Amino acid sequence: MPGGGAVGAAPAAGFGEQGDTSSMNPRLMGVVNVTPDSFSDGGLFIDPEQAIAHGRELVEQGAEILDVGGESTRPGAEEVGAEEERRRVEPVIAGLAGKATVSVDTSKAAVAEAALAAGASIVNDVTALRGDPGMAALCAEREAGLILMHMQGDPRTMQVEPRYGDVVDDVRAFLAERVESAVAAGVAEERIWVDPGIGFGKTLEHNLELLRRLGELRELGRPLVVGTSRKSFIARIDDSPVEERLGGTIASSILAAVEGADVLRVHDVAETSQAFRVASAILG
Ligand code: HH2
Repeated sequence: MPGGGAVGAAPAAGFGEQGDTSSMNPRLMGVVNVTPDSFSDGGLFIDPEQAIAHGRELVEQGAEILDVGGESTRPGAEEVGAEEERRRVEPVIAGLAGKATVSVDTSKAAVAEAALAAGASIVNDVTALRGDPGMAALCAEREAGLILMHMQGDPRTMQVEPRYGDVVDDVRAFLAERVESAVAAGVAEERIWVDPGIGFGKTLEHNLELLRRLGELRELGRPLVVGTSRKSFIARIDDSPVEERLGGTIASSILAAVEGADVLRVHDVAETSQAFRVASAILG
């Protein structure tokens, strides 16, 4: 692990500047949910000042990227209108821009446009450009970074009997097609990162198989983002309530990084950062 591999030690960097992707040296993306109903922290940071303070704390703890979201994507979540979503994220992004690289977790072009104007530089689209026909052109024109995530179905229905042939092959083919489509729409390939979408239309076995064989997604040639933080697949293993899934989050994050994840999207930045520093020191 080069340079000791301390998460958060490198200066914040934007897309297209991804460093060594051949060893365990992931960046931490801290989650800032400005929502009343997110599955693990809904309602905690709905006030912009609280959300900004939380984001700053995550940066101090080692987050290089802050992912600001104004709509929950948990299974069964209600959709939020673009105006309300924009109202939630815009002041928070403005308050955090300059402190870290900021991504906006949205699938709506109008929200992404306001977020980019407020200082975000990355669009994290869990629909991988399938949610809004204006999103690809916006990302291309604004030269934004773009995270394309795999999801089967949509948040309202995705956990109803998800099915795959081979889950890793299917997710890889989906992401390859989505990267191609984004590039065809004018998004520079070096600005695109991909994400298997842990928990999005997947059973426990699907999630475990994806994490076990994450390395196969490296064939896509794009940096890999992985988010296991506090997700319910952990509870399917040990029946833990959402506030007691830190151990599972850290174990899965470290193993994902060993398999080649470049960015880990987590809520608990301090604890994950410490775990990576220790793992890094041991691996040498
Ligand atoms: N997971 C969540 C939301 N956005 N984006 C990417 N790229 N990858 C993920 O795994 C991912 C994501 C769900 O987590 P959270 O934001 O905490 O919950 P909610 O959607 O309920 O706000």
